[in-house]
Amino acid sequence: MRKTIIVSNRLPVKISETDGEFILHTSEGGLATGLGAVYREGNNIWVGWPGQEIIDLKDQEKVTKELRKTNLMPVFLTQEEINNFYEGFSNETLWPVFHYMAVYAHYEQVNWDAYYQVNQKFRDIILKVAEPGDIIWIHDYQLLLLPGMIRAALPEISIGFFQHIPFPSYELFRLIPWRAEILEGMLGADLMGFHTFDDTRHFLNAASRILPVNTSANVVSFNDRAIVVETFPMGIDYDKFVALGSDPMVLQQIKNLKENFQEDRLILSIDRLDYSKGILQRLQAFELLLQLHPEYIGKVVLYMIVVPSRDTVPQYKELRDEIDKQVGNINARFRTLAWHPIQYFYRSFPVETLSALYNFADICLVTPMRDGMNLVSKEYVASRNNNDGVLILSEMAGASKELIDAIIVNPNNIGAITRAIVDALDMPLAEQQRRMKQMRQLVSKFNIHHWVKLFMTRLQEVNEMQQNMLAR
Ligand code: GDG
Repeated sequence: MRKTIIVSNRLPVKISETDGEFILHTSEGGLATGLGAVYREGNNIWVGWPGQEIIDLKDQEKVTKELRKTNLMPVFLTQEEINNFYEGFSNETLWPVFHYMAVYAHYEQVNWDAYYQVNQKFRDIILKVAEPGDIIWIHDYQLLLLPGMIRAALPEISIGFFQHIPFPSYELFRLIPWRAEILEGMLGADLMGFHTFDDTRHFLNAASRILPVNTSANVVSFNDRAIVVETFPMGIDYDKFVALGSDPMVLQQIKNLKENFQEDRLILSIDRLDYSKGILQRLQAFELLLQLHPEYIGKVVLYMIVVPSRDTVPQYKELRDEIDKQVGNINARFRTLAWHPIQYFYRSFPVETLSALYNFADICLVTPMRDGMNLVSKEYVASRNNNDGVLILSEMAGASKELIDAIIVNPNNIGAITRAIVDALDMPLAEQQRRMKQMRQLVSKFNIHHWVKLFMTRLQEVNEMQQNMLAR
């Protein structure tokens, strides 16, 4: 029977070990939810790294057996591979360049070699299970070479590729020494998807300038194949966030927040620790707000969650130290005996706590320097069951192309973010509701299930088109 193979760097699970036994905890991330209906069905499979180094072969067997019960298939990585492929090439070369922060990028041959080898490792595992007629859907920047590697082994197989982070303009992309190899790898797919039209356009432009290919509209002709490149803005599990709003645990947490903050207005900020998220600039804008508008002292709180991420990479550690310093300075400068301007948490929370905060916060402040999409902004909108609240959103987030009723800001313009906060605090309820209703309609309709269906249907259409071309 024809099956679908999902591939991503990480499997949608966390593994914990007690007394030599491995326990799996399935992840509730947006992608896992959206693809859950796909990979759990029939003999479909999700292939990826289980998230920690497991050296012992017997342990690997045990973990594989557990994972296979839920249609998951592991690719085991050594610590060296994690260092060079994941932290090295993926996060210290591709991530900064693709987020327009090329000054942070390192171009190390050893990391590229590891990236190539780990993509091959994924290929080898996939080739053990893939059969002609199967559909393979590969996700994200850690696996850019994989479509080409699979194509070389299985020329007829159907391959979709989706990139969750931005694709930069040609001028940035060309900096990467292995730019041609990367594009050739990506072009092994039949259908390639990006979050925004700009990412799609940048990819087409880079391909036509770097490789000897023909591009016409959104189709690239390469090695006698036609590859379709299109825009698929990813959605969230809208119903889940609506329903969480009436979960007893969430209601209790909202009550606690009301008791704690009383008349205070709350500005919410949630990100993974990442220099692309604009956390320092956001802090500067909040400081400027308190400086220019002392009337808000004692009345407005910035509730800031930063989720630990990649903190072994030097720039991330520096960023963390700088956030600690700025939060400390602002709190020391403006606090009163009864009030702290910033409530800062460097940790993650259960989704019920996020939901309570999304429900309670008057404003959600999302100001990345670059972001493929940004799901936090959509989750805030989905959670506003009363249709009130204001979203301030960076024009550099993919989500800003859809959520046009947010207050859209340039995240480099600190003064503009401060003004946006003032406008949000002053916004009449009727206007909040008018904007929020529009955004909720959009987030509800173009949800994660719609996104998965759209991509898979389009992949099938592209394959039919290719077969018709061959038949002619
Ligand atoms: C990449 C791209 C693109 C956050 N804190 C907690 C928590 N979260 C969840 C949020 C949200 C997710 O993490 C973050 O998603 P984002 O989209 O904001 O950002 P990235 O992680 O950078 O994701 C991005 C995305 O891929 C999808 O294509 O939008 O542009 O960079 O869902 O809710 N979840 C829990 N506790 C937390 O403390 N449970």
